[in-house]
Amino acid sequence: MRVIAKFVTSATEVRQFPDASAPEVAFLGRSNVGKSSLLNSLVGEKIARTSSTPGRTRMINFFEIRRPGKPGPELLFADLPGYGYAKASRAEISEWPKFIEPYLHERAPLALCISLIDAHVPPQENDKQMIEWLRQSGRPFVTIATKADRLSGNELRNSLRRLEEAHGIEHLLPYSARTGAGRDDLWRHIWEKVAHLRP
Ligand SMILES: Nc1nc2c(ncn2[C@@H]2O[C@H](COP(=O)(O)OP(=O)(O)O)[C@@H](O)[C@H]2O)c(=O)[nH]1
Ligand SMILES: [Mg+2]
Repeated sequence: MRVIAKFVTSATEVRQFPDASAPEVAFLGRSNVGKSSLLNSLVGEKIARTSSTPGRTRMINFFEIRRPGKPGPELLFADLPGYGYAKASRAEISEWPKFIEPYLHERAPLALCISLIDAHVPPQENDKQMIEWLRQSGRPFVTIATKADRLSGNELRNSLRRLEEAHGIEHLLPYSARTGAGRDDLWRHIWEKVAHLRP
């Protein structure tokens, strides 16, 4: 599916969040898990900055998504700062910039959280906390295993099973920003979740 993405704004505090013009999809995960790469792969364009140095994104970047021929944006994407980068490892999620929690709690147009975990990294405590938090928040969310191309078929299956068990999730969708594997499935999921909300 072809979409047109446009950068809207960066926010470092709540009052800078853009107006709610369309249902919003937020990308969450540890620093370096591949959030920006996945976002770029979904829109087929290098719109979000990626980096091999973790901890670079310190603000929320918002993008409008529209399909050719449609009169206006149908979605907003929010690329959130990663967690788990700060050296002090206790309660890492609470070290998230202070606006992330308000964002997740209060952001009215937020329709779907896309929670990313790395397919080739063993289960992490901060990912577990994130998923638990999402579960308790009642926000709709889907969990993605990124960098699937780094594992062979068998390794990937084993890793998915281990992560699903550790985090108590039923279905982890494998994704590779490098090959595009999982892209169509994720787009289908996104449109299904926001279909009833679109302007
Ligand atoms: N092999 C592989 N590498 C990836 C993939 N997605 C991201 N990366 C790499 O992982 C690093 C972090 O990616 P980035 O998207 O900036 O992560 P973010 O910090 O979560 O936004 C970069 O070096 C990317 O090239 C993927 O699907 N496959
Ligand atoms: Mg990023």
